[in-house]
Amino acid sequence: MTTIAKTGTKVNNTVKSQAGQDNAKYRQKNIFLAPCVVAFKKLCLSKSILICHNPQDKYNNNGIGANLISFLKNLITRAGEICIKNQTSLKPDDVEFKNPKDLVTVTDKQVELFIIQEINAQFPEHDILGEETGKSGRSSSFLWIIDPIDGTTSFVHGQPFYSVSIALEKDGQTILGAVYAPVLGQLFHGEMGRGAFLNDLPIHVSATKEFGSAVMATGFACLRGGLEQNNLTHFNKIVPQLRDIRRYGSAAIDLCYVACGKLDGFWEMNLNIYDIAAGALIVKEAMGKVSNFAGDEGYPENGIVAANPYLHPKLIKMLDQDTQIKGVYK
Ligand code: 2AM
Ligand code: CA
Repeated sequence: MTTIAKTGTKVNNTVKSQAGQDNAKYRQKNIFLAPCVVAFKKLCLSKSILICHNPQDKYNNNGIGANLISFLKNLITRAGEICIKNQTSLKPDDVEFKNPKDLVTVTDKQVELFIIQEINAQFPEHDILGEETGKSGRSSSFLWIIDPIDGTTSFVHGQPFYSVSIALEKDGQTILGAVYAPVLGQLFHGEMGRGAFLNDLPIHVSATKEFGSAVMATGFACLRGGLEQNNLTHFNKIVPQLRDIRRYGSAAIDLCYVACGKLDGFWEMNLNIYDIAAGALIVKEAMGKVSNFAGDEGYPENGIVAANPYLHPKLIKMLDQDTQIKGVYK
């Protein structure tokens, strides 16, 4: 028994002392390895959009990893759930006025903060531009562009046509975008070079060729600012030629509806980058055309026009002629 006990103790001591030596060696190695591990982790984090579940993703996704797409879809879905929960219990005190026609609610701010916190936790070095909080100044080549609620007036008035919009730019180019209309259960997303999707099914723009068969949408963001030049001139000229017009009040939804062919075209003035960044990519990835009123890249500063390839040049022609007459885009 004693022998066994002694042997046992001896064995245990040997094991302990061996383990102690190993730990010491391990700690010593770690002194050298730790900074390398930290540097590697930082590199991975900053390049995290390039980390793919599947090595093929690197080629198939133009570097947009499946994990990033899942992150975005999960994030925007949770943001939409906050909107739905809050919309049903909205109180008058929850609404503030940037001006009498420009509303913001506590939910706009809450949802934006939620999205920012989640992005910061995952990508601490990335820059973020949010409608309610402005732009961070981290000088990253990655920029997340957030509209926490696009269509706040609809949200306040208990209507379903509002959305959450999130886009990711790399070096000034939108590489990924998602728009979620939570009440409608419609989650759109677009991946640069990989197409556009509604609830994960591929979408494309309509094939409507004539104005007389087309349903389009527009909006009147400019009227809210009380500007002299507004969209009514364009509206009065274009609408009589169309089958019908829709005014949903969320530019992000309008763009996505062009992308999936529910609408044949859309134009609007005086929008901001956060209203259209995700939606514009989704239209382009659905084989649609997006430009300013002159048919150039400078949107939304000089207006935005989105349509299928047949109707886009016709819409541009009408808007540009109008613009030349008035001498302004906005
Ligand atoms: P918002 O709901 O995020 O404010 C509706 O026609 C579109 O105009 C929506 O995308 C809406 O975005 C935007 N919009 C509303 N008020 C606006 C304003 N004062 N200036 C510019 N865009 C506005
Ligand atoms: Ca908004």
